[in-house]
Amino acid sequence: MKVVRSDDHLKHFPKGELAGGLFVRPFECPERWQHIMDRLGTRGFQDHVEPADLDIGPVRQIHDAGFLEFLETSWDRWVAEGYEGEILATCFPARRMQVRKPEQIDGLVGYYALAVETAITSGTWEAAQASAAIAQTAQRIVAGGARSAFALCRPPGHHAAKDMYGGYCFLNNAAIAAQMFLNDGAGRVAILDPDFHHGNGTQDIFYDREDVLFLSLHGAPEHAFPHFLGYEDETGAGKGEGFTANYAMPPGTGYDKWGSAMDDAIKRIEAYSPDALVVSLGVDTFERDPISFFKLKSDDFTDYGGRIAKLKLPTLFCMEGGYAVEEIGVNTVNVLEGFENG
Ligand code: Q9C
Ligand code: ZN
Repeated sequence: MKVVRSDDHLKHFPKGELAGGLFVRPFECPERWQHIMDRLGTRGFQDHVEPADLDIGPVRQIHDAGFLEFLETSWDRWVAEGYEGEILATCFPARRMQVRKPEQIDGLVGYYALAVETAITSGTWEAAQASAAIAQTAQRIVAGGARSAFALCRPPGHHAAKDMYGGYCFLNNAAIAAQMFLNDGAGRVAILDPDFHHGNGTQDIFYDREDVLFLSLHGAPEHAFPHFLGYEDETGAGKGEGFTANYAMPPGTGYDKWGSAMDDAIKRIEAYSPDALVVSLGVDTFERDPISFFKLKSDDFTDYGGRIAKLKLPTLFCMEGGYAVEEIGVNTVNVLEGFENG
C-alpha cells in the first residue's frame, strides 16, 4: 500500500489549545505524524509518495467560497488588527442571534468556527492545503487501479463542514477525495468513519445526497465532542434520506459492542454496493486515548482492518484523529495490516 505524506504538516503547530479552562499544548501535534511514519517504516510500508499540487476544483465543490477565502486570509487580517496570539474564536452566533456574516475579524472567526479549541496560525492554511493534496494524490492512486492507499493527512478533516472549521480540522480531506471518485465516474461512494468523534463535517456536506453513504461510529453526543450532532435519528434529508448512519455509543464501550456496530456498518456498505470506499481513519477509539472513552485494544485495530478488507472495494484511508501519541503508530498501522492481510 502506498503512503502519501508531506513535511508541510509541520507548518501547522499551534502553541495552545483551550481545554479544561487552560491553554494547554495541543493534543493534535506534529509528533502524531512522526510516530505513524516511524511505525510505517518498521512494518514495511516504505513506498512513500509526495502529494501533487492541490487541485482546488474539488475543494470548491465541497467547501463554501467565503469559508475558503476566510481560511486563506484570516491570519493576515488577524495580524493587521494588531493581535499577537493565535487565532481563537471567542463569540458565536448562538440561539436567537443573527447568523449574518460580520466584517471585523473577531466576528468572522466566530462565524466560521464551530469550536474554540482549534487555533489558526501563520502556517495553518498551507498545512491544510497540503493535507487535502495528500488525500487527493492518494485518491488518484486508488482511482488508477490500486486496491488501497494511505493518506497520512495532518491536520485531520472530518469535523470541517461546508463552511466551518474546528475539532482540529480545516478542510474535509475525506469528503474532497470522495467527491473526486464521483468526478471520475463512480456512481456511489461510501465514507466509513471509525474515528472516536462524530464526523459532523462529512455528515453536513453529504446530508442531502444519495451518491455518498456516510457512516460514523462515535461517542454519543450526550457525552462527547462535537456535542451537537451525531444522534442516531440523524439519517439524512430529502434525497439523502437513509444515506447517513450514526452509531452513537456510551462511555466505556469496548470491542464487543463497537465491533457489532462496525459489522452492521459494513453490511450497510455492502448493500449500498459503492464503487469506492473512503475510511476516515481515527484511532482515538484506543483504550488509553487521553480525550476519548472507548476501550479498543491494539489488536482490535488489526481485526477491524480485516473486516473492512472483506468488502473488496477500492479503499482510501485518510488519517483523522488519535491522541495516545506513543501508540498512534501501532494502532494506525494495525488497521492497514489487518486490511492487507484480510
Ligand atoms: N479537552 C479529531 O479527532 N475537543 N478531532 C476535545 C478535549 C476536540 C477531535 C476536548 C476534539 C476534536 C479529528
Ligand atoms: Zn477524533
